[in-house]
Amino acid sequence: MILNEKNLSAIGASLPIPKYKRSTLKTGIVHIGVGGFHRSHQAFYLHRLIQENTESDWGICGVGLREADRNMFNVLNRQDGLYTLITQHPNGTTENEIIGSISEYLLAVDTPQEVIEKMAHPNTKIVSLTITEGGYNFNATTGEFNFENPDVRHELAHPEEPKTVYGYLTSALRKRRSNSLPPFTIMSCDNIQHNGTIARKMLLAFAKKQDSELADWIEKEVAFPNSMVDRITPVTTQEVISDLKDVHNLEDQWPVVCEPFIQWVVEDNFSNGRPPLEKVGVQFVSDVTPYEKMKIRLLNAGHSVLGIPGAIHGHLTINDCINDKVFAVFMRHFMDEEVTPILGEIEGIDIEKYKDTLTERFSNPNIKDGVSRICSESSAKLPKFLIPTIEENLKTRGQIKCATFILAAWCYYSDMGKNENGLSLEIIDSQKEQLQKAANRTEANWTAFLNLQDIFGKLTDSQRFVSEYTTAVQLIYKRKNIRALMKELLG
Ligand code: CS2
Repeated sequence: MILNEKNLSAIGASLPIPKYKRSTLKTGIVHIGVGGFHRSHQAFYLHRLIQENTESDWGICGVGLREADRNMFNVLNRQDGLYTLITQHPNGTTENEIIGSISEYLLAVDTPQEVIEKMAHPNTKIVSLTITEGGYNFNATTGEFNFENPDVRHELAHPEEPKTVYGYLTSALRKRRSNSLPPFTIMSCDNIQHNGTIARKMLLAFAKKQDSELADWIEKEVAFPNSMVDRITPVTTQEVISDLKDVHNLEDQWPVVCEPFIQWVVEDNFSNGRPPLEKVGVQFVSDVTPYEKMKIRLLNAGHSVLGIPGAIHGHLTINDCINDKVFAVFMRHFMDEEVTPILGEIEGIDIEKYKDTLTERFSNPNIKDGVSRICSESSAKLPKFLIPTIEENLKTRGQIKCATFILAAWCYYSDMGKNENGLSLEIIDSQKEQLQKAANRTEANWTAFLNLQDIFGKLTDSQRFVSEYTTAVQLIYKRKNIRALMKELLG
């Protein structure tokens, strides 16, 4: 049976479905970047809220900005925005639930004006974003907005033809202002420290170039809460789709798999109201800094610390990596010696326990989170997850050996095109060519990879870093046994 509104009550005979009337939802949130994560996290929280509180009618309009979002557009349109969320517990128990909070979906490349109208609609109170770490368009070295981006150039010259998130946000905010409507809140949900502050800085830089009066209004009126979001959500496999069909006779073309753990900490700073998400466990705080730093520097970095050498060694998933003692000890050493000292005390949080739960979460055998997902877009991830930890440790003379080793391993990974078992490794990265080109020069010049200034920023000014990196990269290339080196590194 095809998953759609018409079949919903029949599907309800075997699976939990939305109890609310989806047709009465009002689009209060426009969300840009609907992928697995948005659907396992924010859309799930909203679904819970509406499910448990009959007076809540906050619906989500999903938006895809790029041609690459067409698949999601087709699937969600076919399924009336409905999808199955499959929660995989470590003991093998599975919970399936049909989520109904996405009530509309628009593809901006087809209907740009409709997207702007939707954002500018009086019912829209929040525009939220999961546009990935690379989507914010800032230079890693300077931290400033990148005006060289051809799409940005185009929309600055033709404000009526937006292309990036910044073009859409300014067009919609301009419309709201001229219609004397209050602005929406811009709520970033990406894994970037100070994600709201960064979204604000970038949008203001862009808007100033386009319309300085509008920029002043945005500066005064728009709230950009910072937030920390968390739920491990692997890529959906064909096997999961087939299982739903075989076991539940349900045709869902794009279900979402996730772990049971979920967390969302948000600064309570909204320009135009918000859903009462505290009713379903969202934590509203005045300052999210300690939470986001802890999560990004431990969980996200921990993933890369396992995933990059894991891919080289031939491990396929994060649970394969953490079940390998050498990898588990290496990750914990990195967390204990390189990250914990710079995190300091976090009120109300037991960091040792937090690290233990990460090991448990990474070990969930039913999540099967592919190392390829973790390694994808490392050029955008590592400057946010790992490199700041090295920078801080350089200042305090803290340890940098594990993190530096991972950067050297990443060079090798970018260069070799295959793992140590001879199987090919596909590099999924918007900077793939630059990475490969720089990495290919390594054996002629051991520090060639570090010339990627956009990624490494000022790290190369440190003699200590460059020398530790050089030692690591030479060993990795010469020994061709990443696992043995990880073991030796910790002595
Ligand atoms: C992962 C994250 O993409 C990555 O490298 O670390 O997607 C991670 O699974 C989520 O942030 C968990 O909340």
